[in-house]
Amino acid sequence: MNGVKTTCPYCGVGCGVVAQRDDSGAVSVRGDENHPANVGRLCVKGAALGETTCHDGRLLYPEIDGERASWEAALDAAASRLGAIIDKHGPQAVAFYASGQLLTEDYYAANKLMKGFIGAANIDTNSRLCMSSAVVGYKRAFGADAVPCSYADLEQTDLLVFVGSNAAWAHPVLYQRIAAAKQARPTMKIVVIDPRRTATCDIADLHLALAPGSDAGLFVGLLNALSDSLAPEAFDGQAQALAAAREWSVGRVAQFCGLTETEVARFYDWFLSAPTAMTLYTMGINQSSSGSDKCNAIINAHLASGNIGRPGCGPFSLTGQPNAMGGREVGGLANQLACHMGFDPADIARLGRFWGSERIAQTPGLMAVELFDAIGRGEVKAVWIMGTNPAVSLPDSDAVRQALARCELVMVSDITAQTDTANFAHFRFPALGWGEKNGTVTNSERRISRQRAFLPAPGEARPDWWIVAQMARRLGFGEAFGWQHPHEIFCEHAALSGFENDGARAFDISALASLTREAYDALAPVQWPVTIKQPQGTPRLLEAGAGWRGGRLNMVAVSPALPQARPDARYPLWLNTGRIRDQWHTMTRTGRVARLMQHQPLPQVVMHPDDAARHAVREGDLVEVASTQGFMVGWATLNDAQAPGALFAPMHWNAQFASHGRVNTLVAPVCCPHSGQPESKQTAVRLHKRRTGWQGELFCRTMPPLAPDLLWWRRALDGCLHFTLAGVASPQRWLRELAGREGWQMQYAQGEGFFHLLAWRDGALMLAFYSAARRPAVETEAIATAFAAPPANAAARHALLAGKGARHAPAKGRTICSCFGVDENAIRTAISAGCDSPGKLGDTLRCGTNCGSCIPELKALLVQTASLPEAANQAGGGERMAFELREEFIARQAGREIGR
Ligand SMILES: Nc1nc2c(c(=O)[nH]1)N[C@H]1C(S)=C(S)[C@@H](COP(=O)(O)OP(=O)(O)OC[C@H]3O[C@@H](n4cnc5c(=O)[nH]c(N)nc54)[C@H](O)[C@@H]3O)O[C@H]1N2
Ligand SMILES: Nc1nc2c(c(=O)[nH]1)N[C@H]1C(S)=C(S)[C@@H](COP(=O)(O)OP(=O)(O)OC[C@H]3O[C@@H](n4cnc5c(=O)[nH]c(N)nc54)[C@H](O)[C@@H]3O)O[C@H]1N2
Ligand code: SF4
Ligand SMILES: [Mo]
Repeated sequence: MNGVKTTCPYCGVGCGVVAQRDDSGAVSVRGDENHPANVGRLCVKGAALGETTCHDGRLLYPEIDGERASWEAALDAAASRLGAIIDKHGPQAVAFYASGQLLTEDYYAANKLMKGFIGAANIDTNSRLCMSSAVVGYKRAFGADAVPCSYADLEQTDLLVFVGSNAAWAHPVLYQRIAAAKQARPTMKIVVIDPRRTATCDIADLHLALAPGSDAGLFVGLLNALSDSLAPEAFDGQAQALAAAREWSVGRVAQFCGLTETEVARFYDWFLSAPTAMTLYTMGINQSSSGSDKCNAIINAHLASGNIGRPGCGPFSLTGQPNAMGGREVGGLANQLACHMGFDPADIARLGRFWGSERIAQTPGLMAVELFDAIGRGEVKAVWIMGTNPAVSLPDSDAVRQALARCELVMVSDITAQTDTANFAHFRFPALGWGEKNGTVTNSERRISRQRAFLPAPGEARPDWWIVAQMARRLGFGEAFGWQHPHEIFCEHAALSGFENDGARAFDISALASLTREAYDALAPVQWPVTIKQPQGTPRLLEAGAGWRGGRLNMVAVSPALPQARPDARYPLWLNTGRIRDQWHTMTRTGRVARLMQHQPLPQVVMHPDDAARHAVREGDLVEVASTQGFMVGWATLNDAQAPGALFAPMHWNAQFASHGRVNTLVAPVCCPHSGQPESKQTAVRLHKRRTGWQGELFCRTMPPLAPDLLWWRRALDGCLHFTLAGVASPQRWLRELAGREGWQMQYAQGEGFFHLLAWRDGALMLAFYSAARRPAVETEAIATAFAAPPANAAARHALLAGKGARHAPAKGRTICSCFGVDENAIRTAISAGCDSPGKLGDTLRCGTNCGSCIPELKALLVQTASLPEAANQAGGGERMAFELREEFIARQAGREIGR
């Protein structure tokens, strides 16, 4: 097979990718048919990976205080400042903040340096915001952070429950796999538990739209319902867990969760009668002030029903990031040591023996939210941030920014030059990105896969592990960090996993400790443990019914708690935050790809139509959402999939992509006491419409200085920069001054409520601007094309001034299928012409035939379009007509050029 086999760097599904670079440097990717996680499939983010490998926006050289420096100079200066802080204030005064997007080898190196040699445990990771409740859940139940299931179980289960998971968008390939399994075996039942009706509900037999944060009530009630069939003392903690569950009747659960008794009873009946059941849970469970207890409430139900350690069974926490699991293996969390060791004296001594260090951290370090608090108070004086963007992703992110601004020494290893976090850095280290770096990642089902390099290192970027090792040498620990290749780090990590293990620690890949470099390069995906007894890996854990560190499996007594925030008269609504289909986190990669920006190009604030009416908000209005912490601005989207009283906003937008788009300015830093994971899903907020004088679209070659009172959103477009803008004061003066300063020729049209302007230099289009009272509809791609190929004649220039291409393309609607760029209007037209199923739409337009993530939306359009009267089927028709009238007016005005 041509191409290099590697692994997708986005979600925890961990799909195998075959990547290839042609002579022109263009990168193409396809799914690896031999990778067990995806057997050839990719979702739209994976399929667009080739478009993210260009060097635009990359951090290519080390920097000291924003100035380019050599590696020697940057590392010497950073190490000397870090060393001085350690000498003066002790190791507890410094910290690392790492990421589930590092490779295992990078992560291992960072953890070894901090916990093994600097001698404090202040290394935490963005997995604290993501998986830490799940880790606590597994450790309390099994004695180890061990995910018992495999993806193969998904095809064998009778009942599959998604809780707090929008897998259709967040784990798309896995979701497609489940959808295919259900189609092949329709008796398989699917339940979705989520306050919103998400795309994942498309394949659900039952959707429980429970009250925000009330899941523990549902699962404690389930344990109560299961208690009769349970043998006494089958598990440690059973009596206490059952006692805590005893009062949770179906009636009480229904009230607590805001569900009907029928709904609750149906779910319990299905769970009790299913021969096999799996529960897939993610952020709707973990990101909670009682997240660990919610995880144990789920696991308790699996223990009680025997749905564990058998094919088609198990409590399955899906990991978010490509290497969240790898981080858990190497000890990336501040409250664990490497290879599933803890802080008991025996583990500390064992690690000291293996690493040859007497400086092993003796006590757990600071967890993410505490860590940034300590930075804010000046107790932690130096932080090294690797592969994560905490100024965006941590709760109360304004306080995080203040802490970083005050911090004596901030070092950032990243692939991106401009991020909200990198803007606070004294030192920036350019890391290798996907396609360039080399190592391993572990997915949700414990499967270790290789990421392989197929691109040369850009600029002076270096692997993350190399940067850490160089720092370690300069701090005086060189001998322990003498690796020349990630293969050596992997083997050391594998050896440590088996060191004095004897089955006491679940994570054991000692059979891989002696891999040759060739064998490492050829390593096929394998599920841990990989031991002498199980050299081919281990698909399923807990088959013998015993756990680790003591052996018995545990139930944990759970008293259901609601979120810490409670809506009140001043902040009457819930705000729920999370992911959209085509963006990844803080958008550093996906936000640059035009194709991925089309599905939801602007941050939407989704609300039930009743809430919108109550707040006098219409579809497409600009709205401000505020909590006691801060505010954000987004675009109102009305949807009855949202429960009344609750808003949803995406987590992705940040200061590089919008003036006021950060949801985490609103989220309070309230955490689960066991896991330290923040409650990112429930905030009490208020909503109001944001009044603007105008809204507009700006197309330009370089980012112009924006007036400070403007609201702006950056969008990705091939051919030019694109911003959506909104403001109160007229934009005319600002734009005319800008063009005047640059010496551009201007051509403009204005009239009742609208203003359009084109700016030219020597016949080349420099800027195009269109504003109206509400966001004007313009032909984005035609305008972008004009930057490379200016309009040929006056008529085409006039059309451009009107926001159109020379030839009228049919009006484009919202992109639904990003894989093939199929928009809503084309789909509606095809439906009107007789396509009455996703399959027929796929045959006609190709939409939905690649990754399949848009199939739920295709189905929704089929239902909507079928129920609309004929005239209204022409989506966007009204808007288009209004514009035609305006265009006439423009034609008269156009051509009035004002001089330099
Ligand atoms: N497209 C895309 N995919 C991704 C990512 C991405 O950035 N973009 N990130 C990856 C990462 S790191 C992660 S962690 C995963 C996250 O994957 P998911 O957890 O599936 O994604 P989220 O959108 O954060 O939240 C999931 C759901 O939790 C629901 N929820 C909110 N509150 C509650 C509640 O009280 N109870 C219940 N039952 N549900 C609730 C939300 O409505 C939402 O639909 O996605 C991974 N995949
Ligand atoms: N309100 C709210 N907040 C949330 C969440 C939510 O649902 N709601 N979800 C939380 C969750 S689950 C997560 S996982 C976090 C994610 O939040 P973050 O980790 O902050 O988000 P990313 O954008 O993934 O940041 C990764 C950074 O690493 C850089 N990078 C990429 N590859 C490499 C590499 O190979 N090496 C190095 N050194 N850098 C690299 C990228 O350019 C980027 O700057 O957000 C959390 N925050
Ligand atoms: S589902 Fe998509 S984002 Fe996740 S690993 Fe597979 S291709 Fe990548
Ligand atoms: Mo995550």
